[in-house]
Amino acid sequence: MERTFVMIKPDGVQRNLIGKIISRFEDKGYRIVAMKLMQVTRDLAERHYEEHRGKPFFESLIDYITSGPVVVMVLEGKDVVAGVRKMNGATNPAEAAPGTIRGDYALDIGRNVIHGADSVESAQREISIYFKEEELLNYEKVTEKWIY
Ligand code: RTP
Ligand code: MG
Repeated sequence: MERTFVMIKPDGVQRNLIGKIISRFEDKGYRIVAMKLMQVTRDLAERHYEEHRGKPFFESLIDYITSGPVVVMVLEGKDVVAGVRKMNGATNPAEAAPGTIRGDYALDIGRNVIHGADSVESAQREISIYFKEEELLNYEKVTEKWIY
């Protein structure tokens, strides 16, 4: 089953959105296979966002991601990478559709509440940056026979 990496960014934690965001993913039918609250170091943030190194927003992005605790998780499900990107909405909340997380909860591109990996390859890379193999749990939920 496909997996993705998701982060509730520091603004999402500070604004009490953890529960609402996790509920959206649970309601959709995705299975949480790993999850933790953590403080991201500059080194970790720079590795996560290394594709953006050198861009004008890079330093402010690293400041933002390291500005307070985040919730990181691994979600599993059919086409979960693309599905989570759709649920998150456009990068710039001004362009994110109502009903998406950024469309409903954010106003500014520099405070856009949520991250989701942009491909299966990115997901694998990001999962390995944030989680140890033994933190990823294998289990089944009885409700899943009503989802698939
Ligand atoms: P993310 O990686 O956080 O899920 O966001 P994304 O794929 O939708 O967007 P990406 O291009 O990867 O950008 C990463 C994060 O950098 C900040 N950003 N600021 N022009 C700007 O000021 C700008 N562009 C990007 C956003 O926080 C974005 O989520
Ligand atoms: Mg991205």
